Amino acid sequence: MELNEILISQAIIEEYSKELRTATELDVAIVGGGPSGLIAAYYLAKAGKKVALFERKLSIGGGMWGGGMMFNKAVIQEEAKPILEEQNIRLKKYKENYYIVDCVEMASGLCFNAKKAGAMIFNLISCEDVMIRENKITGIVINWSPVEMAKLHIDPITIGAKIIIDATGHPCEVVRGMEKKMGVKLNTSTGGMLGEKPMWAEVGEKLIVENTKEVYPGLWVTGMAVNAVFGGPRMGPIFGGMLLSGKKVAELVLKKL
Ligand code: 48H
Repeated sequence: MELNEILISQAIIEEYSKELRTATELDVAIVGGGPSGLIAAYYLAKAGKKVALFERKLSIGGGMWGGGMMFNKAVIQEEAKPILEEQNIRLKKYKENYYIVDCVEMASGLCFNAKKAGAMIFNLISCEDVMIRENKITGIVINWSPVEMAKLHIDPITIGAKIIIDATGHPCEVVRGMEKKMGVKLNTSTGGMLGEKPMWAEVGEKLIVENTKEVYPGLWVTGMAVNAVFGGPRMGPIFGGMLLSGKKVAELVLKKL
């Protein structure tokens, strides 16, 4: 059968452009494709919401691929087990309350399931700013990651969304950028960003779920970004808190929409 290179190019350009055009007006824009962002995308898409996730890197999955110090296995606690079971990702019992998950299976599985549930997923796109109206965040400002990396002077484009979720992990880039630019009062005990604290897995895992919430009108936070905003400790290569936080943010956002 004949294969035409021009048709191959046209198919890609048309399909991608159509999807990006669809994503310019969203129910929910998620920034960051780690475990928390992917789980949030899965539940929101499953509930029929128009959701897109934007990831800076080529690969989706954030900190999942490398496990603990490049040993690509991670630990999940009992509480989060049903989430991975729903994703059809296998868990192996290590000891009471400690389950082992293969990082490659988890990263690829969460990505596959979010996509299959109907989330749009864009890799190689960075969120560099937010859009505001009075005292509410109403969208994100995006650009190609290679533009950002090469520091090219090229203006971004804007994605409108009813709700934005910062799932950018340790740097919590969306909240941090907004706070820096606007000097606004966040929904924290001091009104500012409290910063991530040193390792304490049990407390870190508890606080990450507890503090998953709206930090500023229109802007929600999930995953490691939660502890960076609310001053919780880090927890190392245990991922249950990320999954529970992603599920919680989706549930809260669904109530709000
Ligand atoms: C687009 C961006 C931008 C941007 C960042 O780090 P992640 O895996 O995030 P979480 O919170 O889902 O999971 C955290 C976990 O991986 C982890 O780091 C743990 C458990 N640490 C414990 C410890 O003690 O260290 O994923 C965030 C993703 C990454 O893929 C980034 O590339 C992406 O967000 N990202 N994407 N625009 N501005 N900033």
